[in-house]
Amino acid sequence: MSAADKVKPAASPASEDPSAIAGNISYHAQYSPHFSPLAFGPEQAFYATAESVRDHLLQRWNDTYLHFHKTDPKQTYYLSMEYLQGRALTNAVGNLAITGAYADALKKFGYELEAIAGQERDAALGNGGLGRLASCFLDSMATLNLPSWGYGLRYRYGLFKQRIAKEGQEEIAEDWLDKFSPWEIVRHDVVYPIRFFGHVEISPDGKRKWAGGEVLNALAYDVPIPGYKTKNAISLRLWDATATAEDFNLFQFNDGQYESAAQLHSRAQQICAVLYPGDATEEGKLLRLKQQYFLCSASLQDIIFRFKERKADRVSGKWSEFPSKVAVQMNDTHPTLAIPELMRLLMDVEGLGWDEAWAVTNKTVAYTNHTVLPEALEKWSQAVMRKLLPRHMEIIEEIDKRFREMVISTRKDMEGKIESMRVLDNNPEKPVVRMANLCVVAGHTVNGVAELHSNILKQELFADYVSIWPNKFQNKTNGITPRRWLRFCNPELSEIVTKWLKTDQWTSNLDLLTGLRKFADDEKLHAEWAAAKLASKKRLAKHVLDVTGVTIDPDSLFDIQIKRIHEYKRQLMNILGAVYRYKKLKEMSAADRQKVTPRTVMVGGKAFATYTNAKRIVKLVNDVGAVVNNDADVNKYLKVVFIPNYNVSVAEVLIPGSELSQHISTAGMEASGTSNMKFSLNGCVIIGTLDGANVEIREEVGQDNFFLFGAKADQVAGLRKDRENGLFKPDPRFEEAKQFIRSGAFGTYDYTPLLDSLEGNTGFGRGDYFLVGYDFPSYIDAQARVDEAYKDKKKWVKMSILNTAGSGKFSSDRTIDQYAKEIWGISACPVP
Ligand code: T68
Repeated sequence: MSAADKVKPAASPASEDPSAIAGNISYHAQYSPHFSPLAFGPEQAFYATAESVRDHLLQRWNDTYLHFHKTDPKQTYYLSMEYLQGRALTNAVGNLAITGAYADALKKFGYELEAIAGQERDAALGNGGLGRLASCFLDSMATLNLPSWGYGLRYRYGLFKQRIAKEGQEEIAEDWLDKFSPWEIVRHDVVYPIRFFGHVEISPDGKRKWAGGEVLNALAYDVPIPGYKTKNAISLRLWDATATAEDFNLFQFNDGQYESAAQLHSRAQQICAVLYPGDATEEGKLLRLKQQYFLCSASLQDIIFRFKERKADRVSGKWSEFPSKVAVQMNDTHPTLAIPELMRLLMDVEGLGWDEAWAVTNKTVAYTNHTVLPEALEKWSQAVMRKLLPRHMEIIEEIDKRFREMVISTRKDMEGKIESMRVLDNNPEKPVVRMANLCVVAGHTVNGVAELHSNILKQELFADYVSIWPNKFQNKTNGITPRRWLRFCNPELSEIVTKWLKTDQWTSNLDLLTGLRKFADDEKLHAEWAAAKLASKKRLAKHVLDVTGVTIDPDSLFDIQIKRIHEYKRQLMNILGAVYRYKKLKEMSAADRQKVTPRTVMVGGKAFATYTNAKRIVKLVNDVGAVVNNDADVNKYLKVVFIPNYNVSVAEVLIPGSELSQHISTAGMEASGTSNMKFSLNGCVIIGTLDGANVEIREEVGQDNFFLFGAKADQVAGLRKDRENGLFKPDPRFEEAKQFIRSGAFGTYDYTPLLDSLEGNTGFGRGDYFLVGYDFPSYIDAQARVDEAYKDKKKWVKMSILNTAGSGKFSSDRTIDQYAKEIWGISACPVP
């Protein structure tokens, strides 16, 4: 008999009574089994518990769908190639307010909820900030009862797992669907055909239609997204690609031609095989474009189906009503093909004329920009696009032509700008489609993700369009969900906040945190606050020991930088700072060392598999750690740890235990950043540049509670020029740190190319494009101010409290409320 058998099974889920829940968990263990019956270990317990929770979610999902169907409100569809959902169990029971009941139920089987929740694999269907933002947005849309959906792709393998070997980072496929995901529901009745390749046919009456090529199916999987303390649950609909039995060539198979017999099946598998395949090869690029089109076409067919489903008379027309029922938000340019696809469906399938289809499309779609880095602005080869999507290429050409004509006929003064503004870049060497330009020309609204970023968009990247459409451009400063990023990941601090504010309403009204300000000097609060931080630091230290074998001291200052590894994010400056600190410690007398603030520097993040310098940075952090941590003279005062495989659930352990976090990008390059908001919310002080949302965080928490350094965004271009003209004089401390690494102090690996990127414009030298050299001295000075501040415990705890108190603005509830009102025009539709 297994542990599950001790509890009488009960099929009915909709109860909040621990005994009934235990019965339901037992029921799932026995009657929706995925394992053989005798054992009921933690893993089996996780799946049975998740399925039991899913029963609650399904009920809500069905009620919500029906309610939206009946009331037929305007609805938002969020199109994103990425969602970084992380784990779902703790979040689901938390949002449904049944955490205690499930914890008690699991005790009946001898399990702790936290341990069972730890069994879950992260759903990592995204790369970084952009994907996590999409997931925070879904949580807020559900919580605010907004009629909305997320659409994405059901990648078989998510973002790779990172392993640190002798040579540095290794990538391993992340098998999040190993076994299965208990949260998804396959909808066998929601299937749409998706065509690739083929040609355009012209009928005698001149109508154009896409035909031929290969046709795959998109099959829907729904992941229910519960709102916090509401009956609403919305959907993250993920598309999988399939081929049919008809596509399987039995004749060939029987003839022994196994591969060609199942060719279409294998092509279908490739589409959703991995998140964003490396695009160094032509094949990789084509696959990425296929993925993008697959998402856009399936989602738009589904949106149109729903538009018709909700009122019979829409089947035959009423297309002008479409934008009053549908808002489509494109998360960056990755879903840009939604534009020509909507045009195609309206014209070729529904029979609208160009002008009518264009008006509908323009009023429906809006675009969020997440970067100004030129290399991240998508451009697709016209030849590839024409081959894969011949009809869409025609439509894009027509959009380009009409845009040019519009500018020429209405804005003579802009004629000289047309070439850079148009959708097509017809450079004969490499003709491309500029996706961002297409989004700006076709969408009704374009937004940036923090004030500074949105201003840069308006003043630089999209400045010419602003003079044509002054009202098209907006700012929507990013946000994070306070449920996952404080309430559930940091229960100790949450309880203190609730106790002092005398309410837990802050969980859905984060502005209430300002109420903590008046207690910022209260000694009792200080004691509780410090104790909660220490508990989180101990949990973090345990994680570090478990995954790296390095022991770190919870009494040292925990200094963390976790994010994708990129030169503009300047992890290299961080590690150069640590190297400089180490060298100074070595040179000090033992007596002087005792006056130093002990520090643990932690860096975590994944480097894109083909990004060589990013991988060198990962290796350098590990190499520095190996030397420093084993140096008995100084390792009481400094440790350097690389945290492997940074992901959402690792962040949930690291952020609560952090005291200082680094957001040190070259000013103007980080569009917003969102982990900066999570750290500050958890009472961590930021050291950072005036970049992205740092600017607004500093305004909110107060400049005394933020360690600022570095060049400002508007100085950067001038500083680069100076550097090119040989006017830059490096600080001796910068030279010393680099030289120390070059001397071989951290092993024999050749760091020359990495360090040379910080030098002049020869060889590997890239003239220090990211201005590490310019900012280094002010960075070191700011770090010295941190050391001093940390010695004054009272001062530090106060800074910590004021960071949490000033974080209210950064709730994704605020962000989504602004999108709903100022871009989408949708309102709440709560299930009664
Ligand atoms: C990030 N962008 C911004 N891009 O860098 C960050 N995936 O400043 C911002 O806070 C965040 O978006 C949310 O707005 C990304 O994360 C990607 O991950 C990306 C880029 C290209 C292709 C695929």
